[in-house]
Amino acid sequence: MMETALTKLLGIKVPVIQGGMAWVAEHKLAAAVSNAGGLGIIAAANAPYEYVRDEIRKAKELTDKPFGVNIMLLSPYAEQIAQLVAEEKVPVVTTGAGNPGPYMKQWKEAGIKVMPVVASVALAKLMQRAGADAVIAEGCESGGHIGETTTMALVPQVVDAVSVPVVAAGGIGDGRGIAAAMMLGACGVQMGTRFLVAEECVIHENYKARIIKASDIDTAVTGRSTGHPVRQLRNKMTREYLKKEQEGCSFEELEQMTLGSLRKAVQDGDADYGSMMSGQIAGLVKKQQTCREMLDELMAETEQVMASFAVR
Ligand code: TUI
Repeated sequence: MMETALTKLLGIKVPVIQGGMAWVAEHKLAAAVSNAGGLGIIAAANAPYEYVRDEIRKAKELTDKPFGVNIMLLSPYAEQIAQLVAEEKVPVVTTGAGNPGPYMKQWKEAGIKVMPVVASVALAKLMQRAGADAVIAEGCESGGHIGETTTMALVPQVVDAVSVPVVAAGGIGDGRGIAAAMMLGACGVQMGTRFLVAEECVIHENYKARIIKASDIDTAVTGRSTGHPVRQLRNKMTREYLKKEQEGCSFEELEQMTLGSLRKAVQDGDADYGSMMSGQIAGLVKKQQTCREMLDELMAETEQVMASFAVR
C-alpha cells in the first residue's frame, strides 16, 4: 500500500493506472487491475455505444472497486460514449487524442473523476481550468498515438504548471520507473505496455510473444506526416509505411495501409501487417504475470528503490 494524492483521489491502493489501450483494454483486464488495487481502464477506442455499455456492465460484475473508461476523442462515437459514461456513473474517465473540454461539465455533474491525458503544458493548463481532477502527462515513449515531448521533460513542466495531481505515463515499466516518476513530481503512473503481457490481457499470443522478445530499439513511429503519429513494434507494415511516407504518399493511401491493422494485431496475431502498438519500454518486459503479481512486484520494487537510494 502506497498512499499518494492519486490513491486518495480515486480510492485505490496502488498508484498505478492501466493505460486505455484501444482494442486491448477490455473488461477482464480492467477488472483484474482494479481488483489488484490499481485503476483498471476500459478503452472505448472507436467502438460503438452498445459495445462499450456492455463492457462497462461486465466490468461492474467482476469488480466492486473503482475502474475507468478511456474515451478516444478521435472516435466517431466520442459524443455518445461521453453521454454513456455519465449514464452508467463510471467512477473515472480518462481521455486521449484530443481536448475533452466540451464534455467536462457533463462528467463533473455526474460525479465522475476526470483525468485527461495531455502531451503538452498548454493542454494541461486548459484541462485544469475546465475542472479536471488530475492530468496524465504522457511522453512520446508511449505506445499508440503520441505527442512530441519525452516523459522526462514533460512531467516536471506539467507539475510546475498545474496544481492538480499529475500522473506520469510513457516509458515506465518497473519500480525504478515509478520511483523516477515520483521524483519528477508525479503522484502515480499510467502503464500500458507492461499490461499487454498480463495473464488477464486477452490479446493474441503472437502479440505478447513479440513484446517479450522486443529490444530497446524495436518500435517505430508511423504517421508523423499525417498528423497521427503512432508508435508500434517494427514489422513489414511499418517498414512499407515509412518508405511510402518518405516518398510523399497521399494521406488517403497511408490511412488505407493502417486501417484495421490494430485489430489484425490484437485478434489475428498478424506480426507482419498488424499494428502491434507498444511503448519503448517493451525491451524491459520479459515475463507474463497476473495483474496482482505485477502490481505487488511493482510496489515492492518502488519501495526498495526509494529506500535504498544512494548517489552512485
Ligand atoms: O490517445 C492516446 N493514445 C492512443 S489513442 C489510440 S487509437 C488511434 N489509433 C490510430 C490513430 C489514432 C488513434 C492509440 N493510442 N494517448 C493520449 C494522447 N493524447 N497522446 C497524445 C495526445 C494528445 C495529442 C494532441 C492529446 C491532445 C492533443 O491535442 C489536443 C488539442 O486539441 O489541443
